[in-house]
Amino acid sequence: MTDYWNKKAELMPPKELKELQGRRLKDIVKYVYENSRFYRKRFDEAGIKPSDIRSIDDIRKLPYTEKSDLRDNYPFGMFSKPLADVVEIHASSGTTGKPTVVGYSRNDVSLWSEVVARSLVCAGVSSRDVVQNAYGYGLFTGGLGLHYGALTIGASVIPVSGGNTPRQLLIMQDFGSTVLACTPSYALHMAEEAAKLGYDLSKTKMRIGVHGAEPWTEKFRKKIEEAWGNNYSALDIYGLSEIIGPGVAQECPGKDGLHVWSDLFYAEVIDSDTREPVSTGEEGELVFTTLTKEAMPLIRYRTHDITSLINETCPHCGRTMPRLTKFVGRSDDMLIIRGVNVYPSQIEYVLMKFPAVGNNYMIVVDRAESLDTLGIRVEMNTRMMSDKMKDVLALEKQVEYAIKETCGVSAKVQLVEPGAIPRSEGKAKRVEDLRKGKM
Ligand code: DLL
Repeated sequence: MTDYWNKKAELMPPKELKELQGRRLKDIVKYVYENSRFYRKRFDEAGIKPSDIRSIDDIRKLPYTEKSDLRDNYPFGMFSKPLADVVEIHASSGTTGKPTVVGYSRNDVSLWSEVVARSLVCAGVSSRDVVQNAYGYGLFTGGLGLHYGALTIGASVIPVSGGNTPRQLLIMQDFGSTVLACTPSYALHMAEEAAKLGYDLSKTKMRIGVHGAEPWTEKFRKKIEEAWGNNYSALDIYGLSEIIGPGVAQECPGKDGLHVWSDLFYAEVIDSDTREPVSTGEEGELVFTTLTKEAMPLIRYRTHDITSLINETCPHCGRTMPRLTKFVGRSDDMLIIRGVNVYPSQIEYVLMKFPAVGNNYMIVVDRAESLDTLGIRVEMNTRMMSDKMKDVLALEKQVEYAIKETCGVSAKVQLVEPGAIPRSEGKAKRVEDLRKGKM
């Protein structure tokens, strides 16, 4: 039997939903015009007044918000509330050394709990479940987001956070976890380690996986489900810090698109080049408007995630809100390495801080034992070239440390001789992603 967390919202007739979205859009545009210096200026420049917005279709009149707007207004310039009313702050990767900062009011935290609660129930999770939350707790929104949702529905949440696989497996077995919340690649890694360590996964109680924070394919889903056995159902959860964190959209057991909670987050799909909306069903870049957020509402925020919209009632669960097809990638160069967002420009920013490091580098991303690996080959500066092995090794360690500090991921850095990295004739190719086909 299909269960709902908020039946009224999740089964709202499309006409009613559209009217609600229209009313909320009007309110949020007025709210940001009055409370956000950034949006007042942006709307004034575009010649938009809040009174121009009368229905949800008027959303097309509004300018887009870009990730660079968050960077330019670092750290709190995008907030529509004073810091005194902000109760929680998270951050994700920015394109340079500074992170992208997001803030939540108390009501925003309730909203976040509500959408993750909806997502978990949509995946088939109930108050009787034991949720092993292996998303990272901290500035990343995965850990706390899933935590709030699991608390809200009354499940028993184990805040184990990411990593330490032997401990994860022990807890899973001894605490009788029934739901695994983590990235899809970590879910597969855990199953593979379990086999090596002699766990019999068919004897565990694990039945649902709530996997997201990185793109994954149907083929990868099959691998996870086969590895976990036991009719384990691996379901996709989507979200991004700027909009709320995890819980923006969720698959139901029908596995046919992710339900967007669009009474709260209005989704559009646009052509990245022309910036015009594409027709329903066509692939393009996802854009979100938060309809009720307080501390950091965003208007037409460009996610750079590529997907398409399905605008029909779900034949499996009956939810009426639009669905998103499984994500196929991004329209920019952001990489997701072990669930952490990394921009090549961020890596370059770190490398260039070392005078002994030259200008030519190559980022190699691969997958070993179902986990992503990050390698960076970088040339030494001719002038500072050291032939002492000890110096080279020490510098490699320093760069690795700096990458970990700024980007949040471990990298294997290899310093090479000047000229060792092939030059390209046109646009420099700085990234080699060898994971394709392994995802
Ligand atoms: O990854 C929030 C999250 C946590 C989602 C846990 C799901 C589970 P950020 O760190 O801000 O937030 O990264 C957001 O990750 O724009 C996508 O590119 C990617 N992403 C997130 N979920 C999915 C997914 C969290 N299910 C960025 N499929 C987004 C594909 C995803 N990509």
